[in-house]
Amino acid sequence: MSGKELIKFCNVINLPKISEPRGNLTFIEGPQGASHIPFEIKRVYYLYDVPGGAERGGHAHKDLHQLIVAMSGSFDIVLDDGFSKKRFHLNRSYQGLYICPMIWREMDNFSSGAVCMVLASNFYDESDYYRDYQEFLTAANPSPSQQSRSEV
Ligand code: T46
Repeated sequence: MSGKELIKFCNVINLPKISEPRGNLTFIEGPQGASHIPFEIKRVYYLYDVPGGAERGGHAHKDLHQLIVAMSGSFDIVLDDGFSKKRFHLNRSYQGLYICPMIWREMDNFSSGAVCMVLASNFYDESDYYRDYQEFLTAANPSPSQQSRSEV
């Protein structure tokens, strides 16, 4: 599959929400369970205490699948498959943005107190990263003449 088709697999997933007067409860299960997300979770990490104006991301993963949830506050994520870009605003803890492999991402517009939780399909491995955008573009699109660099 080429990079051009990949961004359409990246979508906001509405997670189950059990609402009670005592508050809400959301849960997430992988393919062995209720299959809310298309991968088994091997790692969970979170970003917090992000200073105002800071940017995170600036890389792509070669094989990693992720679900990103704004557990508190809000932030933006721009996804880029090497052909087109799409901006998402996350601000609900019952929604997660699924990101498939080979997607460049930039994160900004963090609100005060934002907590970004990431569920990941594998353990941390620096060799899974593209941290150079040109290197990512070359891998995502071996025929650069076909690129359109628009944000949708
Ligand atoms: C992503 C966005 C949403 C580790 O040692 N172990 C880990 O599990 C992780 C995730 C990172 N690190 C180290 C590697 C770097 O030295 O922590 C430092 C910052 O990691 P990274 O550059 O990946 O941080 P972000 O905030 O730019 O990106 C993170 C995720 O890593 C990334 O997968 O998609 O959040």
